Amino acid sequence: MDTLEIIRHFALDGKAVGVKPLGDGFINDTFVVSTDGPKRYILQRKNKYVFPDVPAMMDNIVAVTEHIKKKVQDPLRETLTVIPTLDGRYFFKDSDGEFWAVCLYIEDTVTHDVASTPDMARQGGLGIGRFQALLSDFDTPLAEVIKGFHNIRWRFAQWDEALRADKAGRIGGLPEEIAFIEGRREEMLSFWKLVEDGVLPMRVTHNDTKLSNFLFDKATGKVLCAIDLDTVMSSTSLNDVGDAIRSYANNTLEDDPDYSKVWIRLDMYEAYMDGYLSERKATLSASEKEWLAFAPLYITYEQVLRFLMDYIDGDVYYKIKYPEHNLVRTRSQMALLRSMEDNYPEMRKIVAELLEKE
Ligand code: GN1
Ligand code: MG
Repeated sequence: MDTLEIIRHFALDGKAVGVKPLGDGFINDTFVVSTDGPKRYILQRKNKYVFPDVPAMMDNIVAVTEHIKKKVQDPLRETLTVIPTLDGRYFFKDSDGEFWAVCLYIEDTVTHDVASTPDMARQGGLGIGRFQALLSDFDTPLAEVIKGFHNIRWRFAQWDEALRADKAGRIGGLPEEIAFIEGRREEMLSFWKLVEDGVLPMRVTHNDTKLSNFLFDKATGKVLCAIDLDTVMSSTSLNDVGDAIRSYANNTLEDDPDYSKVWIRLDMYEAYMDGYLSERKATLSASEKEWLAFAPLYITYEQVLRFLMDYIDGDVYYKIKYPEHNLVRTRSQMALLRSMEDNYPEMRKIVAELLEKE
């Protein structure tokens, strides 16, 4: 694949002169494109196995970012700008059937993998709160980019099939991990039932809110915008908070093999919730407030299930860096969920106190 050849199909300002790989996303391949002018771009090969309908996904992203652009002061920095191809599409399909998309590189920004200060966590909460608030009046239906993405009932259907098939012949070695999933099945289904029954409303959500999916302004340290909009869809707002807490409030990386370093930092949790609620307190429903503290447990559980299921399936979904990587991710996230369970009364109390605060 010649990325310089691919990028020529997009309507850039200036001529592309260099393409370099960026970061280590689990799903797509990402590159930075430099030009002979002042602008740089992000080129991505979208993972067509994870995203079966890339054109629909790009339509979602364009609709959502255009909506945000109308409302913010600096539309080129406060959300992504998708760059069309020369023939006006938002993706390019190459001769191997691979899908490519381009957006503007937002300069003078940084990303983080682990939150270093509570203020960074507060900024993250503000970031997703603002993202949700900006989209609260967005009413164009969004495509369901990945079926049942945060729907645990659907995940269990996949899980049961994965156990039945045992494709990689690995389940014999996983009694503890499988029991961990099964022991919490009913509890997690009863949370999702609140969504199915409309007790928790569906809203426009980001669905992949880990810390590294936000840009921070280099000069001020303030959160600038959510990136990686691939999974923008309708879901419960709570999942965005839960997934963020999973990364912002983890004492270490999500795949740290030293499980003794994994625990939920309540200072980070509180700061994140404080930032989030400062944007959303007035618009969350009573049931959303009631279940907010549970959301990190739900999403961390789902993440354990997804990593473990991928290990059982033979590592077909997430990119791995070494053979047992998905098992290490599973166990590390199990340790995080246990720590959340131990701290759940305190997590509820923190939310209740923040909700009472003026
Ligand atoms: C993936 O795309 P990326 O690397 O930001 C995944 C998320 C997981 C995350 C785990 C489309 O996120 O759902 O939470 O890895 N995205 C998709 O780190 O499956
Ligand atoms: Mg992604």
